[in-house]
Amino acid sequence: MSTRNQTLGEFIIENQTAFKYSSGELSRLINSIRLAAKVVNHEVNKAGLVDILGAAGDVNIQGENQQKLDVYANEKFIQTLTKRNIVCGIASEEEDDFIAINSQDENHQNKYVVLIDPLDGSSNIDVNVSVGTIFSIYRRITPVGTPVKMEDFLQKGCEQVAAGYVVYGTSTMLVYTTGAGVNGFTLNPAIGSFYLSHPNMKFPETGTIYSVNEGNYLDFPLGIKKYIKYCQEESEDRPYTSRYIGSLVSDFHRNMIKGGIYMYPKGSRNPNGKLRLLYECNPMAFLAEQAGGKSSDGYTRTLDEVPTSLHQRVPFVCGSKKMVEKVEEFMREFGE
Ligand code: P6P
Repeated sequence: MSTRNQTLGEFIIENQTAFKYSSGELSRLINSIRLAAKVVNHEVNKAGLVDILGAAGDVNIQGENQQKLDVYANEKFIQTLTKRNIVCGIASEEEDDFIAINSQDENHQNKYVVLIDPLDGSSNIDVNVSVGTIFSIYRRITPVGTPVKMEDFLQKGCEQVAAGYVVYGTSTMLVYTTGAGVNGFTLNPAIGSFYLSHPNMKFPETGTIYSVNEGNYLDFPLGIKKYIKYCQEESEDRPYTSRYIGSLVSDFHRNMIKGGIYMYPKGSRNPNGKLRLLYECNPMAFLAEQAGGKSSDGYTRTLDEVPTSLHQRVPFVCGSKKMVEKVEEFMREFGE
């Protein structure tokens, strides 16, 4: 149940009992992500200033060695999750291997693992385009009380217990699901609180926006090329428009509100696509399905993909249900 202008903290407490594993630990985990998001937001929002000052040398505005923002975001999320002793393991786009959190309680009683893309689209920072953090949460499958193992991270997306993103845009929003719908919270920077601004977010069943990097068109599978031409054909019942920000979280967020589809197909430069299954595609696919949308690689449901490695890439088609189904129709007919 949600009421407008509720704070994120109030919402988490009010909806905790609805979550089948409600032990308070997941609530504390979401709260720690909220805290890290505020810290990263503060840094992202002054990136230009820091860069200007940083250009005078390698010292940033606080007198620290200037760090790349994605390294900074990675460190803040890991620090926050570790310090609060909530998770037993973390995997990140910025880390080659997973991090086993040696719990202060030597019995390793924590039961959740988190996978994150700490700052997706970070190359956009330099040109003042919005970026995002993406997170995915699972219950561990190895015995509680033992150090976390790779199989705790290599779970299918349909096993996620929670997922979400932070979009550092014209306003900063945290959007997440625990499997009971999708809710969006907007940060009021004046007081540092997130407020429920987008309750029960839903993908429109269809839409007129398609998001893809058409610079790779010649490398796309024929089915994708056929779909793009289908969108571009002149027809009054298909007034499509192309919108591609180069930031997955921002394109996804706009498409969820307005209706649309995001595609990152495979191509010669990206034989398996560019996006990572575990901490980009799976969390966004969970959100999409919870919002009534759809997500696949053109054939197989994203959440059914069987992971084989932490940083594996998959082709990604995600958004309004009927638009994804249309792409899948073209892929079945024309394939690769
Ligand atoms: P390209 C950012 O690097 C990212 O992972 C997504 O956020 C974004 O949609 C995509 O890659 C952009 O990739 O190849 O189109 O520049």
